[in-house]
Amino acid sequence: MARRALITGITGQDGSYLAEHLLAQGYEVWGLARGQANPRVSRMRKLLADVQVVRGDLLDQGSLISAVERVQPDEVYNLGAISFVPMSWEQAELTAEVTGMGVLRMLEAIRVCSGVSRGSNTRSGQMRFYQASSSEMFGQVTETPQTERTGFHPRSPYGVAKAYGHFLTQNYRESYGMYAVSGILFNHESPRRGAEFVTRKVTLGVARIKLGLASELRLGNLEARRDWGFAGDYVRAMHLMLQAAAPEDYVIGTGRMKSVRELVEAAFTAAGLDWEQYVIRDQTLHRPAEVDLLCADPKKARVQLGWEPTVSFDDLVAMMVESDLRLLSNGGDPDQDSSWP
Ligand code: NAP
Ligand code: G4F
Repeated sequence: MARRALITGITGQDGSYLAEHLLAQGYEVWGLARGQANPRVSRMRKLLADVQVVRGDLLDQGSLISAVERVQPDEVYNLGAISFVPMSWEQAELTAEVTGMGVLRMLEAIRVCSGVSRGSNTRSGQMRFYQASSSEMFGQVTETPQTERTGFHPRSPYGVAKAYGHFLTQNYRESYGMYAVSGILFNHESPRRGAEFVTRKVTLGVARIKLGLASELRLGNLEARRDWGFAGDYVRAMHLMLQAAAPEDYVIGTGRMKSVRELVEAAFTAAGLDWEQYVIRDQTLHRPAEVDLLCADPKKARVQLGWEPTVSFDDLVAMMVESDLRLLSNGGDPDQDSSWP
């Protein structure tokens, strides 16, 4: 029988790539989708016709129990979150509820539906759980590169909520013997990345300028450094983590850092443009507290899971610029979420 996966966050960037990957591996894939007329569900369905949808919301414990009862998954991937860091200052409580407490509700749904209780210490036949932890938990880093043992100093309500979900996942593993793991993923991008994140904002900005649809691009802190990889590579790591004999947490990244300035240079150069003529520094886009740098040490994932990233920074940027040029040239509207490559 085909293995069955339940993915929360199915309408997001990672949900789409993970669903594609699991379908290609022969899985029956279910996606948890919220809202009564969520336009992102139809966008997802256009791309992923074979994904089955179950309704539910990370804010609603009963809906998660019903979803798990109905799907009876072998593997649960909890990707649903308020994931845009600046929004977490504007709606800190909602972020705590969805990104933090949502993890508790999902773990409880699995625990209740699989009849796990204190003292039942067997992992056989259990649903396996993946939590989408984040390098934002490292925040003001205490060492570079960051490993599975590096301490956390989150710098945003989002990072704090992710740290709660991370420790809770570890705690359910230790308290109930559940097969529950966290992937501490560094920034990963793609042509399906939300337009609010800096990579996509830049590649869309470049495409608009190149096509004469805009004359400038306003950005915040150009000095921040990130470890950027390709989302398609990172979902493979999620799946590999749940296939390991023992449940453990892993850092996933490329091990290479670039600044936002280098990202901007690469994207404008890919379109044959000089960035300094178009980019405007906008203080209002700076954050109340910044994460200055993030850089992964993915050695554990390489050695234990055999995981390696396959797309370089330059190829990723070029892929995104080309995709956005194609999208806008064909009259596509990224703000309407109309099309996904
Ligand atoms: P994304 O594109 O922003 O997708 C977020 C998903 O969460 C969407 O499908 C959204 O559904 C769903 N969601 C929001 N509120 C929900 C709720 N109340 N109940 C159920 N679902 C809800 O994020 P992503 O880039 O794919 O990232 C996936 C996960 O990895 C997130 O947890 C993110 O925090 C984490 N992460 C991402 C990165 C990265 O660089 N991409 C790095 C580390 C960790 P709607 O369409 O209904 O809004
Ligand atoms: O693209 P960003 O918004 O991503 P950020 O904050 O690093 O968070 C992403 O990665 C995390 C993993 O580390 C995920 F957990 C999280 O869900 C999300 O996917 O910003 C990257 C950097 C920041 O330093 C920001 O200050 O770019 C800088 N930046 C400069 N100008 C900007 C802008 N970011 C955005 N979004 N927009 C700007 O105009």
